[in-house]
Amino acid sequence: MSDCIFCKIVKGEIPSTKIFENETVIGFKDLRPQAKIHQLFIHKSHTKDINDLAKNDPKELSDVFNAIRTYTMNEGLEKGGFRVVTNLGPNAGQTVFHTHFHVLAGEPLGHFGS
Ligand code: DGP
Repeated sequence: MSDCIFCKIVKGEIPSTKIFENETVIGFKDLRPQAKIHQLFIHKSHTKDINDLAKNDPKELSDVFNAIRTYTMNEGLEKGGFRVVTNLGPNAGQTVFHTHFHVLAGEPLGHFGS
């Protein structure tokens, strides 16, 4: 999509600090980090959120999660642990409408859930 900021990152039209790339997925540093390590993982194909992605082609989900697995294993993040988050819509605070997964790590993140 021509006006999508993450599509522009995929095409190299705006700068990013890439920490992972393969044929289908890129990972890059979040501009406004919420943890010591805060990366974003996206499929290179544009979808607007996880439901759109799952409807479009569920394989994209495994592409992204395999990328996250490779990255976190290569960086040794499994030992300390990490969190994966995706936001959909206003209640979750989604601000960029290209499906993305936040990977947070590098420090205690506080317990999430009951
Ligand atoms: P969300 O709230 O889940 O839609 O998260 C969007 C994230 O994207 C937010 O943490 C900030 C980040 N972000 C927004 N614009 C840019 C950008 O141009 N470059 C990078 N690296 N991150 C961005």
